[in-house]
Amino acid sequence: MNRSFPEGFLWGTATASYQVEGAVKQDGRGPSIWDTFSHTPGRVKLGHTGDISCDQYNHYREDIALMKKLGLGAHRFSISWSRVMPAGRGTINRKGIDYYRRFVEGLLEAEIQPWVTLFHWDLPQALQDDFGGWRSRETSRYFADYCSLIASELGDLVKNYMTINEFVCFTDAGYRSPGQVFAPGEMLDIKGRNQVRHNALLAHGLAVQAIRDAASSAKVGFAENPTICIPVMETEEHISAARRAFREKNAHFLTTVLEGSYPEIYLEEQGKDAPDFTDEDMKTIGSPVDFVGINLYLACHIIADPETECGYSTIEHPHSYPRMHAPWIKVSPEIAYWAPRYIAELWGVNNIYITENGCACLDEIDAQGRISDTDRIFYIRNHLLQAQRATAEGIPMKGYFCWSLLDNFEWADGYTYRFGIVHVDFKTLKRTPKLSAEFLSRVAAANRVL
Ligand code: PNW
Repeated sequence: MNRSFPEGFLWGTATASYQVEGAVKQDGRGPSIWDTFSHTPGRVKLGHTGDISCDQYNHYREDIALMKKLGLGAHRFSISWSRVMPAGRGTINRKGIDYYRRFVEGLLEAEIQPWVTLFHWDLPQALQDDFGGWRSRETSRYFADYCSLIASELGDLVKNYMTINEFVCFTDAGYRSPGQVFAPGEMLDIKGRNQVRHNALLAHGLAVQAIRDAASSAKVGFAENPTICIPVMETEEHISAARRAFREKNAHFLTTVLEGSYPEIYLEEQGKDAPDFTDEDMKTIGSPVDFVGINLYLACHIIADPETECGYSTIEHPHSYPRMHAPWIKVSPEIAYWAPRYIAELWGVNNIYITENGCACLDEIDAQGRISDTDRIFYIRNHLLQAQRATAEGIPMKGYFCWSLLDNFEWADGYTYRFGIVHVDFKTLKRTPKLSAEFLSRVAAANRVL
C-alpha cells in the first residue's frame, strides 16, 4: 500500500511561548495573564508555573540543534506579546524582538521554516488590568498593532503567520468555563462571554489585515481546534449528517471566520445573549486567509437521525472509549481525515495544515535512560495514516506539525502531562529525544507513514 504524502508536504514540530520559554523576568519582559494565573494558588496543578519551564529563552541554540538533527522542515512557535511590548501597547522592548530575530535566524540557518503564532494565550497583564482583556475591543485593536510590529520586524525572514491559537481555550475557558479553567479565570454571564468571543474573532480579522499591510508577501492563517465530527459509519447519509454537524458545532468560531458572518443557528441559539456587532466587524472577521490550521484534539461521533430537525444526533463517548494518559485525549485518529475533508468541502479552503497533533504519555525512562514511547508512536502513526488517506484523495492538506517538540508547561495541568517527542528533565533541563522523535524524523525523511 502506498503511504506516501505528496511531494513538498511540510513536516514540523510546535511549541508556544509561555509553555517553553521561561525567563519571565529576563531582558524586560512584562508579565502576562498566565504569570498571574499560575502564581495564584489553586489555579494550576501542584502550584506549577512557567517561570523556568524548558528555559528555551536561554537554551534556544540547543533546541534548534536538536530540531536540525530531527531534520523536519518547519517549526511552529509563538511570540510572547509582553516580551516584545511589555504593557501590550506603546513601548517596544528591543531585547525581546532581538531574541525572536536570533531564534528565527537560527531556524533558517538550520533549514527550518519558521511558522509564527502571534497569540497563544499569554495576554499582557497590563491589557487585562487596563481594559479587562478580551472583554474590550481595545484589546483587539492593540493586538493588530502588535501583529503589525512583528510582521514589519520579522517579515523579511518569516513568511507564515497564524494570528490566534484556539479561540475556545482563552475565551470560553478564560471567561466562563464549564470545565477546565484557564487565565484570566473569570466567570462572566453568557452575553459577556459571547462578547469576549466576538472580540477575539475581531482581533483575528484586524490582525490578518495588519499583517498583510506590514509584510506584503506574508501568508496568514490561524490555528483552531474545532470539534471534529466523525460519521459513525462511512455511508453517504452519515457522512453528510456529520458534515452539517461540523459546520453547526463550530458555528461560533471556525464557521464564522470562514463565512464572515454568524450562522443563523448560533444567533438563534444565543437569542438575547447574542453578541453586539456591526457589518464592518463581520467583514473584518471574514478577511480572506491563505491557509487554515487545525489542531487535532476534539472529536465527536455523529449519526444521521431523521427524527431530529437538524437530521443528526451526537453520540456521547462511552466510558470505556480509549484514551491516552491525559484522559481528555481520546483516540479518534479519523479526525485527521474528516477535519480537512469537511473544511475543504464546506468552505473550499485549499491550503490546510495540521498545526497540532500529539498526546500526553507516561514516558517511563528505562535503565539505559531511554524513553520508548510506543503509545505516542501508536497515536501519531494512526493519525498520520488518516492524514495520508486525505492527501491521497486529493484533499489539499499541505503539512503536519507535531505537538510538541518538548515536554512543557501544560497550562492548568502544570508539568503533570508530557506531550513532547523530546523528554525534558525539569530539574536539570536536559533534553532526551524519545523513540517517537526518531519515528517522526524517519517519517519526515521518507515522506510516508512508516
Ligand atoms: C492545545 N481541550 O490546547 C494547545 O494549543 C497547546 O498549547 C496545548 O499544550 C495542547 O493543545 C495540549 O493540551 C488544548 O481541553 C487544551 O479540549 C485543551 C483542550 C484542547 C486543546
